[in-house]
Amino acid sequence: MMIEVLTLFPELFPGPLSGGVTGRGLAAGLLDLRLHNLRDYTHDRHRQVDDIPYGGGAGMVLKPEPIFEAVRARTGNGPVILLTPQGELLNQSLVRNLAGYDDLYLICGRYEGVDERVATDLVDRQISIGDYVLTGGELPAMVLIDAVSRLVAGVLGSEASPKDESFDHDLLEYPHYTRPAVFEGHAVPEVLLSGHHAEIERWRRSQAAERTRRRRPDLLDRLQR
Ligand code: 4FV
Repeated sequence: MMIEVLTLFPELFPGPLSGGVTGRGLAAGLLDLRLHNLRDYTHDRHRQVDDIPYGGGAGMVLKPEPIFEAVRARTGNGPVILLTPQGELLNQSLVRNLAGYDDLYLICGRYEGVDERVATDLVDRQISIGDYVLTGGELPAMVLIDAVSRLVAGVLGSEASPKDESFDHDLLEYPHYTRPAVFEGHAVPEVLLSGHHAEIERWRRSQAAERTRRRRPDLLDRLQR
């Protein structure tokens, strides 16, 4: 998968993505991360990318021209995505959808945000990673890249499969245990030591459902819809 990122801080990338599974994916070329510096799409002496907000108010807004020019010069033809708190909330089913494309183009905002015409006239999707305000869209872009990368063929390698995991059926994941069988007096549930795979499967499903009911009943509502 090729992922193009438009940002004022290309030096922040690959950052945390350089480690572990995503790091191996990048090194193996399974993930092709292409960084574009927004300032490279300005033509004035001050390389201006932001300006004061019409209607007044604090802070600055990213200008539309450099962003439109950058996206129009892009390599790929997959969805153009603006990371913004005004977007649809990123969840595993949206991650699965995005992992189906050969390439993605991610726009990282800064300051108060980007000119609204980017959202209305340029991008295919607006995505939020959560209902809180960050200083920039770079961390949300890395979160999206990390989540999507796990579903790119070959990235997870043999040690893990993206099948049967959290949110796979919009349920929280069942509890995981490993050796020792007893730690500080806390024993691993007997069923997991039984070798009875059908039993274990039943226990895991019931744990996932119970845990979801207690911690995230909203996920169950979504299932009913
Ligand atoms: C954000 C989020 C986010 C808003 C203003 C960057 C900041 C600043 N992006 N999910 N939550 N963006 O807080 O995606 O420009």
